[in-house]
Amino acid sequence: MASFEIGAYLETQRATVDSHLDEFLPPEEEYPEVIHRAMRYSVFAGGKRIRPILALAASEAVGGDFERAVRLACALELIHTYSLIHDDLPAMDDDDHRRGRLTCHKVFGEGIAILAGNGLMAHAFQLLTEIPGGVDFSATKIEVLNGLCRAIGTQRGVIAGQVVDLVTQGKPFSAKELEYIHSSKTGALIEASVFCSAILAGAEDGYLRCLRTFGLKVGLAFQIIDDILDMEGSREELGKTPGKDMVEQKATYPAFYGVQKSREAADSLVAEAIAAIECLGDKGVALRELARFISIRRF
Ligand code: GRG
Repeated sequence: MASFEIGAYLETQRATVDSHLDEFLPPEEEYPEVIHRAMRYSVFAGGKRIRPILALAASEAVGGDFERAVRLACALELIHTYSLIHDDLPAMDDDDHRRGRLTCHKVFGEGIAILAGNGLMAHAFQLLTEIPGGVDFSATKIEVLNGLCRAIGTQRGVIAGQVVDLVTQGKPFSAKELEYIHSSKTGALIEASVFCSAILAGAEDGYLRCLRTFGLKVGLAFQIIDDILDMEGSREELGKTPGKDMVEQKATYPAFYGVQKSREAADSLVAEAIAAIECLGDKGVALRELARFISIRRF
């Protein structure tokens, strides 16, 4: 089998995602200009594009259609960027920097930042409903929409995780709460990136199951590594202020288990994720390498 260069792969896929985001987002000149400027400011501030890249890799692994997959991929990035804008607001994490530049509310004010997040969410769902396909494809689209709504909602979705993250701040927390926060606020959207993409691609039940397990484990590992990087990374590497979790007494893996055990937990999850997609054989190469990248990443 030909060797797989994860660095080059990430670069190519990122460029593909970015050019489609540019195509799908309203132009800055469209009235009311300020909201479109704010939405584009945060989307094009940088970012690894890991969720859309996972979605594209999952689709390719099960023979999905690129034109459909790329719309889902971009919708995922818009929802993710929306969550970052709101997470950075004074009422939440109160951050001045994100993706190496000033946060949305620092540049545009809180009101526009809130609306920019809402606008990205609305645009993401608009994009999903416009995925090409005839009437016969509508049921599949509804299934994808349902998967995504569940992933960001209040029942083990992103909002649920963020709520528990917020209310546990500065208080003692249990291992169960910690796992709940991480697998919901971060894991759920990563799991949905893989799982919803496989649904959209029309993957068989067996593949859906193994890809869902893969997404779940990689999603949890991603947040554990995020916690470790918050302790060990620099502002240059991360593009945001490091060390805030400890100052704000957040429920994190290193705070509960220590760095060494947290790293071991992330490595085990990644190994389990890779084992879960054995069924894909050579077609799973990109997903396997993405999982490995997630555990060794420095940003
Ligand atoms: C319903 C989507 C939604 C949001 C409302 C504000 C909020 C509720 C949730 C915040 C969730 C959040 C910010 C979780 C942290 C996820 C995380 C690890 C972010 C960093 O992701 P990276 O490293 O960032 O992929 P880049 O910048 O590379 O995209």
